[in-house]
Amino acid sequence: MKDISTAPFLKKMCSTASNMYRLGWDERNGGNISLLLDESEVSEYIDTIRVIRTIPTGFRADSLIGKYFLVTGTGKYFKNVEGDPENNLGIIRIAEDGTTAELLWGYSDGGKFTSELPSHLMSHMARLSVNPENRVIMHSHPTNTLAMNYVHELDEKKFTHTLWEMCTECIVVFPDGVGVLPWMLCGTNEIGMATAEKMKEFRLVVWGMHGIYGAGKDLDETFGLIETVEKAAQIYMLTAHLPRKNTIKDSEMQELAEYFGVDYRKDFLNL
Ligand code: 2HA
Ligand code: ZN
Repeated sequence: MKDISTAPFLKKMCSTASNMYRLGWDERNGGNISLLLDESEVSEYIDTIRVIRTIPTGFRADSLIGKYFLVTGTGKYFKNVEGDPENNLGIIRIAEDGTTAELLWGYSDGGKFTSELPSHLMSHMARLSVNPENRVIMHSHPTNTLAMNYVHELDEKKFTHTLWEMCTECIVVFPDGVGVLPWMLCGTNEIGMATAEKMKEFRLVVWGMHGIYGAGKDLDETFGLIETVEKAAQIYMLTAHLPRKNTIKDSEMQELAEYFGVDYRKDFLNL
């Protein structure tokens, strides 16, 4: 068995959590990440027969039975993940009943997975149904994205359009746009179902006045999606109170999307 501290998936999870903390997206215990792992990569580092404990998830995830996830722990701080991954992270497998998580590694102080596991697993199911390559669900509280929630309409066409206008590359990076949910109680199956419904259409979903969810094929892609939204939101917050002299026109955004060959939400432009 190889030493898990050398596993590329663990090292990348640690550096991603550190970067998110460094950027101010994940204060205190804010934010959570789940990464879908292959049995073959997990079994190089841990004995997958040995279940440390079982933890109920509180909902059914039949299409994820037997699947492995590396997940941040509830109440844990992103700033501490890199220094002590075995306490702040866990590797779980969804058991045969579809409603229990089998802990195989981690949460070493007796902890458990993030309180947002319903949103994560339901979002994994939704993304996998439209893109079998999806492996990551990431939640955080990026400052400018959150600030924008208080001064901009929470309408997904208008919100996406404003973000696309703020940086030339936005429409190319997230041509599918940003889904938006109103404020909802977090940690519940209800917000999980609402997030997953949006995830069938969008890789980015704003949780009104709370934060953002991102989905992607790996940690870098997902981080990059949220990072690009946050950059655009920062430009918006730096300029929203000033008279606008210039703007990227809708015809120019169309030109960009067509030049880079991305499948964009045409109904989010006013052509
Ligand atoms: O895990 O961000 O939404 C802490 C949170 C809950
Ligand atoms: Zn949150």
